[in-house]
Amino acid sequence: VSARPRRIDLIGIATASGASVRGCGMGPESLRVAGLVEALIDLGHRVADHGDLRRPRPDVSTHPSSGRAPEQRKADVLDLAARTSEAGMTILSEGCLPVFLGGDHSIAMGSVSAVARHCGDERPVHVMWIDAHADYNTPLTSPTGNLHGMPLALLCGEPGFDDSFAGPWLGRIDPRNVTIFGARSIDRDERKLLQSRGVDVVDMRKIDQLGVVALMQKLLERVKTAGAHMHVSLDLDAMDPSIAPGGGTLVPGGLSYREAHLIMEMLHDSGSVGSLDVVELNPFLDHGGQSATLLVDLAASLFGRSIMGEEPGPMEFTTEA
Ligand code: HAR
Ligand code: MN
Ligand code: MN
Ligand code: MN
Repeated sequence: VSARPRRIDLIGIATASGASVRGCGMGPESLRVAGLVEALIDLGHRVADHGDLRRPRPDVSTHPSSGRAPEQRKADVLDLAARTSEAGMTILSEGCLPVFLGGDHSIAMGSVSAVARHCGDERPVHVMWIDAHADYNTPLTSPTGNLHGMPLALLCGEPGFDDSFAGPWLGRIDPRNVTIFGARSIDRDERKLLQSRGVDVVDMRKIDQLGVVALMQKLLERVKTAGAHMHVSLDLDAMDPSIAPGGGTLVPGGLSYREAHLIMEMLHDSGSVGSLDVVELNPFLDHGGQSATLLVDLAASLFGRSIMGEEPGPMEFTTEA
């Protein structure tokens, strides 16, 4: 559970190979510069930073803003996903809570598969995908071919991914154990897939109408009843562009500052969160660190920062090896 001080392991995946816009490969370092480690230590957690996984070769463009070879990008995505999955498994097997710093959202192929492999048949996994997008396209439905728009579909075993996509991520997650939260940009065929698989899509209209509290209570109750490990995958573009400008695929009408924090605060209090992705931060497009700072503050809320800042009780301090 995340409700008490614990050991948190950071691992960066410095890549934009799944995205059309370059720059989010610099995300992990920007989160560190914004004070992520210090914020977690300040909350009483022990933190280990494993540094960054990197692409084996430079992400070159034959033309200033385009022309990155799709096959090379795909090879890079799959290579990093495999290494992310192994690194995540190691962290989880040591009883630590992994935080995966993207990088574009394709890194979740690695992070979520690590969690699913770790939990095996012992414990169900619930994925909370906080995002403006559903990232549930397949090569057959994607309007862009960008792999950061596909990780959930791959993890849920959708048809349309050929053998070249083989790996420990394929079909690891039951689509009925996925909640997409904050969506407002879903492609036509992607929407059909989501509906036919019974994915829980909490879109912005639902959030407007019912509010964060009721929707989160329902989700957290369900996860608690199932005894599931909750993996939270936080895409910067879930938040409204006015507070989170540093992303390559911004969509208006996103989560407000307090809505986003309230989600994190409720996740913390649930004690169900066992792993986290922080993805799609593009420091090249950010405004003076505003988006990086927001993500650090949201992570702090998820790991126990609260406005009145009550101290954890003495029973809750443990030292972990
Ligand atoms: N749905 C669009 C596509 O598949 C846009 C996906 C953009 N993805 C992200 N991740 N930024 O959420 O290309
Ligand atoms: Mn470790
Ligand atoms: Mn995403
Ligand atoms: Mn997104």
